[in-house]
Amino acid sequence: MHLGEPADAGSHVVCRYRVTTDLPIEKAAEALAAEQSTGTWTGISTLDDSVFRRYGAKITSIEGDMVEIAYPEEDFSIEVGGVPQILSVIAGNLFGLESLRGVRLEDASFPPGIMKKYKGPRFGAGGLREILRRPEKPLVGTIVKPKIGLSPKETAAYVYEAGAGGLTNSKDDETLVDQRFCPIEERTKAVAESLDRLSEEGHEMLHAINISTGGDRILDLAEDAASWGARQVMIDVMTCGFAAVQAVAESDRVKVPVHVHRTMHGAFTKDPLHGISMLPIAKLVRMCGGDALHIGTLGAGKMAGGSGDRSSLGACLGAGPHRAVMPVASGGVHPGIVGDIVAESGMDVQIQAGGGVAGHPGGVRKGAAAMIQAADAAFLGIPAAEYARTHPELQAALDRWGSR
Ligand code: CAP
Ligand code: MG
Repeated sequence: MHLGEPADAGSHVVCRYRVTTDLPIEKAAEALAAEQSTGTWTGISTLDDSVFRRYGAKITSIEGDMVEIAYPEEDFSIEVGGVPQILSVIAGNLFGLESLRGVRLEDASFPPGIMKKYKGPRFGAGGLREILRRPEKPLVGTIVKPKIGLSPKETAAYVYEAGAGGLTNSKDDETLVDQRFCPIEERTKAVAESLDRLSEEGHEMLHAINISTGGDRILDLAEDAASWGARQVMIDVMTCGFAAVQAVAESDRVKVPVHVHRTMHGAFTKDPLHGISMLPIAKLVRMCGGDALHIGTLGAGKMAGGSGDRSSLGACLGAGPHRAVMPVASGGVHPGIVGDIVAESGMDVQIQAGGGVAGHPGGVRKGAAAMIQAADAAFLGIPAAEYARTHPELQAALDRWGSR
């Protein structure tokens, strides 16, 4: 059902909400549109028709439980404000409205006037491929495991072994920043030595140092990390905020790729009837300049996701004014499911395994080799079990974890 003028995508932010309510859906949609733009819970003397017509959010369609609302571009802050202000409009108070039993922001589209304020990724999927000199095959990475507890030297040794086994990427885990057992400066310097050694041996590899911290310190920390030798940094976007990603990605002081982790996203994305889906989160990360973003394992790994993973894959790689983001498939990955992931994602993906590398019976180097072999098999279109006949590291991984 169309209720108003169709949204003019050129001058509105258009959002789709899944609404669960005991009210007639039109009433619930009106409450939502009012709360997020010009309205409040009662008539007010300060709202005249001209203000309402110009700044009021419009309900443009209702299909079943899906409500589409168009917010005039003028509702959004011009210079300062950024994504925090956008989110307080399209994903703000509405989640607490008494009249809605549930509401989920499923999608958001931004007009050119807003898109052009964002620079997008400095490197993006293509830039990462260039740095790593890997033009076609999937990037293959690891998360240093255990998640916490290794010293800087042990972390660096893990990274070297992973690179020696052929991996293109590695990263800190999301809970590691600057604990006593692994101070960030020492870790970054030790890992840089491993990466330099690998470079000298002819292998390019990136390791993302987790710089997640408060907004007052993140730019300085990014700059420090780069001066200590970090070739890539990682930010936990849901805990640090989109603005933190943007600040680092757009900084002239730090010019290294930004790997974006999404820890805590499940609090927003997991409930199918309430919260925020990964699609708008992925779109905002791309606008803010994340070069790589976790999207889940497209139905194959340990974390729930499935169709949401596919829509964020599209948000990372689809057409747009900004460079493409490298989608990262992570969470319970092992060589036996690499083929399934690539079948869903295609070659433009970074496949990452923590336990699936460190848990290999032959150790990290062989675990890394098994992951690379699984990606090679997928690239060549050969089933992993067949490829494993001539690749013992892959065979050992399949013996341990199976394949599908
Ligand atoms: C993966 C991981 C990542 C998850 C997050 C973990 O380790 O390091 O944080 O991938 O999930 O701690 O689980 P494993 P998502 O490879 O050992 O599972 O990518 O869905 O945000
Ligand atoms: Mg992790």
